[in-house]
Amino acid sequence: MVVKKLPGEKEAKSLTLDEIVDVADKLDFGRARETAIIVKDILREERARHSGLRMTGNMAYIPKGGNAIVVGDLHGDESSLVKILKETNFVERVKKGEKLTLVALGDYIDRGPQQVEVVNLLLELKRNFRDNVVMLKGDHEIQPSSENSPGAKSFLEENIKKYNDFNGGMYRQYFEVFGMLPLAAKTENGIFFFHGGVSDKINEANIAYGGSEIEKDIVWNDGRENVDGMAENTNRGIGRFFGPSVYKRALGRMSCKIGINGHEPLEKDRIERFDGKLLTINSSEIIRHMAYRNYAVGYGYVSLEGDVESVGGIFHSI
Ligand SMILES: [Mn+2]
Repeated sequence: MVVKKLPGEKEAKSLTLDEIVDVADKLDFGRARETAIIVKDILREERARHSGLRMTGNMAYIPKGGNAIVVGDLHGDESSLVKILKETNFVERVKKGEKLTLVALGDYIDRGPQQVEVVNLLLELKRNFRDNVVMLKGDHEIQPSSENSPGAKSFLEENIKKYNDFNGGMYRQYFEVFGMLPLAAKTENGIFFFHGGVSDKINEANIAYGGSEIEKDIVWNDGRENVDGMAENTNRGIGRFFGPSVYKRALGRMSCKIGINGHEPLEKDRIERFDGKLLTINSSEIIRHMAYRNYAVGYGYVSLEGDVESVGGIFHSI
């Protein structure tokens, strides 16, 4: 198969993290639009691939080897994302050819003051290091909310303010990219990445092509160890709770040993649940400023080769 050479591949791979952050923060309409178009091409091409980082419909497959850095909800918190990238030395290590995959679990927008910058930074990373970056879709990338921290507006209003984008051209570009993001990813050593939850309908074929009901389960559901089967999600008024038996069956159907999700900020002593088989990561400080001050903020670091049996030791606070 002849793989089309994409504009992203011609980019100088010499940029430092600081330089990439500068590009993201410049809020240059032309650059942001070009990057969104290139990333859409990359995502299209990943759906046509048969090896390497690839997708079948909405299901992404991460090849074996190296390690993954896992980022949970960001919600417009660019400084936490930069802190994680600095602490893990992601850009420099990837440039040296190390196998390192950044997996972002969704919920990039809403709440925080740097929603546009967070999306720009992730898209610039995808453009420059396409085989080392996986962005999943969160509920906010489907249904933006107007719940924002003081000083921040909705993603649409942030776009208008930051780009003078009164025609919504950049907002539309971002949502075209969001619409093409995968719903879940798995690794060859049995790690299942998803934004929110599972149900008894979760399997690879349904994630790939199962439509909006499956999408809703993945982006909205939350885990509850005391739930027998599934239950109405009384916290959110949308989505459902899944209990241990449902989770165990879902991991089995996915041929995975552990799962890592985001969606729900939790206190440090509650992030490892379901017999050490589920790790829930929040990477945004914003949620603390919005009154949940004891919630854990950090990232995951996990090997993509060899057996993985439990989520113990994967989480790192920032
Ligand atoms: Mn969410």
